[in-house]
Amino acid sequence: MITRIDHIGIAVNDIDEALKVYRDALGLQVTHMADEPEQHVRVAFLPRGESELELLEPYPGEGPVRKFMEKRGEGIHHICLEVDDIETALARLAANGVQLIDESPRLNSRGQKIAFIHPKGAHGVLIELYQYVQTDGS
Ligand code: CMX
Repeated sequence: MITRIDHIGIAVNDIDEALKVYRDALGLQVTHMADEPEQHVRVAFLPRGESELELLEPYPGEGPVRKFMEKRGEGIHHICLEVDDIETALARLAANGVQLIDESPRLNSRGQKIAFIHPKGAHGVLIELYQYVQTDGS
């Protein structure tokens, strides 16, 4: 059901500052940066092997990452697991009594299916499920 760890999301105050560590000192490469206005974040992706690190810089004001950082500061924000069938994965989690944020998948800015498991349902870790969807040009 779970095919791989897709990415680990890391909340940072300033992506450009964080890149001095993750790109310049650790030697990871940035493949793309983007604004995700629906999530109120700017993101940078640094792949390695079959997984990526995702640096998340919150917009000023509202948003889940800003709220997280106000409580906890910088650090690991979520883990994203790729699944082959997200509806079945969500149904199985619900049947096992796991607290979900999304009972059905939503589409992210790249047209991919995602859904979040509540951290209270996963021992303090925010889990994002992701299913690859073929889109034009992908
Ligand atoms: N990891 C672990 N725990 C978290 C958390 C996180 N990322 N975010 C919140 N929590 C904890 C809080 O510390 C709090 O715990 P306590 O009750 O013990 O204090 C509890 O969850 C509730 O948090 P809250 O601050 O009251 O915030 P909300 O309930 O309003 O929202 C959440 C929390 C997880 C439901 C919300 O952030 C959400 O819907 N997240 C999913 C979307 C998201 O995070 N998007 C950003 C990622 C974007 C991307 O991948 O590009």
